[in-house]
Formats: sequence, structure tokens, C-alpha cells
Amino acid sequence: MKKLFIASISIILLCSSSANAERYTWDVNNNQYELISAGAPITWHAANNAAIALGGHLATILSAGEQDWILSTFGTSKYIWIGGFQDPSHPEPPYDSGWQWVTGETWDYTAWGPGEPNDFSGQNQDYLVLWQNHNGGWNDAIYNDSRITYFLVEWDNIEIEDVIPEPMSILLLAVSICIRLFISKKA
Ligand SMILES: [Ca+2]
Ligand SMILES: [Ca+2]
Ligand SMILES: [Ca+2]
Repeated sequence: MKKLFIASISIILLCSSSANAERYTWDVNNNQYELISAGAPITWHAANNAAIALGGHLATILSAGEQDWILSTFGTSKYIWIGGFQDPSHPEPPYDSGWQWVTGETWDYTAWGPGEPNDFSGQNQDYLVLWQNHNGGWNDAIYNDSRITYFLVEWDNIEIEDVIPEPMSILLLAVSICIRLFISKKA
């Protein structure tokens, strides 16, 4: 019985993880995230378009919880585009004003790295990146910074229950199969 139960759970876990092996769900907002390598330098705009084409958007980080989860899930060793940008018509300085999220979500949390944002050397640094040199702290970068080859896509609370049975339903199904097998063995 116990072995059957464990086997059922293993199959369930295998099934649920194989659907989107690269995607991770943050259980606080139930959103899914995937770190994508372009394999070559990619502009912020190209990354933004790619994220939309995938049915998501460049990741938006609204809290310390989301920032911490993203860094612990995807690491701090890469330069990664995310979904923040600065209105190009916004006067600068101040460098930290006029920022917004691609989704229109409220911009009221920031995790700037030391000295950022800064329009470094007078460049138009108006796009948001998780910066390797700041251990994942944010940096404002120019749209075509050649160091950036990764981008993080987020899918908002997608309703996977429409296509895949809910985990609890699968669990109950597995348990009922175990019980039936157990009863038929006894009979
Ligand atoms: Ca988000
Ligand atoms: Ca700027
Ligand atoms: Ca900067």
C-alpha cells in the first residue's frame, strides 16, 4: 500500500514537472517564471517582444519577496532583462523617477544596486536589468547593452486548472486507485 502510494505520488510529480520543465511557479502569486537565454546579446525591446510572443511579459518585481524568490530561483550570476523602463520623455536627473512596469502594475518597490540608477557616463540608461555585479540588484542600462543575453519572462496566474486537473484532484484520484488496488488484492 505504502509503496503504491509513493509510486503514485512520484508519477504525479513527474507528470506535473515535465509539462514546463523550465518554468517555476512562485506560490505567493501563483505566477510562472522562466529564464530564457537568447544565446547572444539581445536588446530590451527584442526581449520584451519575445516575452509577449510567449504569452507572458518581462518579469515585474513588486516586492522584496518576489525579488528574493527570483534571485534564489534563477541565481545572481547573469545579466537579466526584466520589465521595467523609464519614460524616454522624462527629464533626468532625477534618475530614479519616471520608471514603470510593462504591465502597468504600480511602481512602488525598488531594489537598485549601489549607486543605481545613474545614467552611467551620461548614457540613456532607461531599461531595467538584474545586474550580476550587484548580486542581482537592479541597474538601469542602455537598451542594447551587449553584456545582456538573458531575459526573465513571467506569466500571470495562468489558469492551468482549465487544462490540467488540479493537484488535489490528481492526488485524490491516485489515492482512490491505491485503495481499489488494495481492496482487490485482499479480495
Ligand atoms: Ca511580478
Ligand atoms: Ca535613465
Ligand atoms: Ca546604471
